Amino acid sequence: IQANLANSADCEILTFASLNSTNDYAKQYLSQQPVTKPVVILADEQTAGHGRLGRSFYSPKTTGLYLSILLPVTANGSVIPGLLTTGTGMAVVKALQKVLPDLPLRLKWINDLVVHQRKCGGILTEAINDLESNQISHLIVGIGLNLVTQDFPADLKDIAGALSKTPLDRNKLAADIITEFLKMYATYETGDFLPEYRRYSAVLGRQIQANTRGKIITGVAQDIDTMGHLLVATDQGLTTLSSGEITKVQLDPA
Ligand code: BT5
Repeated sequence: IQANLANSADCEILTFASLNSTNDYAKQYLSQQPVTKPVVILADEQTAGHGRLGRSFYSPKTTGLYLSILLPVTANGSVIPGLLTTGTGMAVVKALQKVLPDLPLRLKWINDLVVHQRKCGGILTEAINDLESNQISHLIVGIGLNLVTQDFPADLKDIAGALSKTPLDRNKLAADIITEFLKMYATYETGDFLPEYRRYSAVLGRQIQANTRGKIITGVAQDIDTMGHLLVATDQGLTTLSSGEITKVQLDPA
């Protein structure tokens, strides 16, 4: 992986055959030493991979890619976790397009990578606070991808998909994702990737239903703003969603 990286000196890479969760390992790692440059943690499988709100992320070996990037936050840099999740989606799409140029990759706000309405990947951004200053000191961005066609467990059969029918070069792909990620991270607070992101959105311009803090909202997804929030035009006016998830998306006519 290191050999394939554009600027290998920019980060440290740790690889494991198995971890409970690469995001959780990143937290443990951070509690044991100072982290002043990005550290990438990869595992061939996760035994307790997770998404938001304690939901699990199915992470078997051989067929997927699971990694976390642990990032120190610079003292005067602004931290916008929602926007970083959005930018990470775009970085992953860019890396995947090099190997799978014809795949119709789409990003479903806020953290799903989808192909033909099936979820092929997810992103989980977690902010770590410094105990003394109570400011965010580090961010952990976890990326999980279903690379190869596989038999999913019953609860995922109708919603999950994979990116390829044949095995992909996981090391090369990991290196490309890290390279694209670090490029994006250098300026993401400016939202410079948003014009490109909008073209890959599975939801913009469509009628959607979203669940946010236990409330159901329906309307037309209008835009992603520079905080990574989703703007939805509802009957009651424009609503800004900062968290939650889209539960239904109007599809193209058949
Ligand atoms: C996510 O959460 O989609 C973020 C997943 C992030 C996983 C990475 S892997 C590396 C790093 N280490 C971790 O422990 N996590 C990160 P969320 O939006 O909460 O979606 C979770 C839901 O997606 C589950 O409730 C299932 O419905 C579905 N799901 C679980 N595993 C899946 C899979 N492999 N493929 C597609 N859908 C899946």
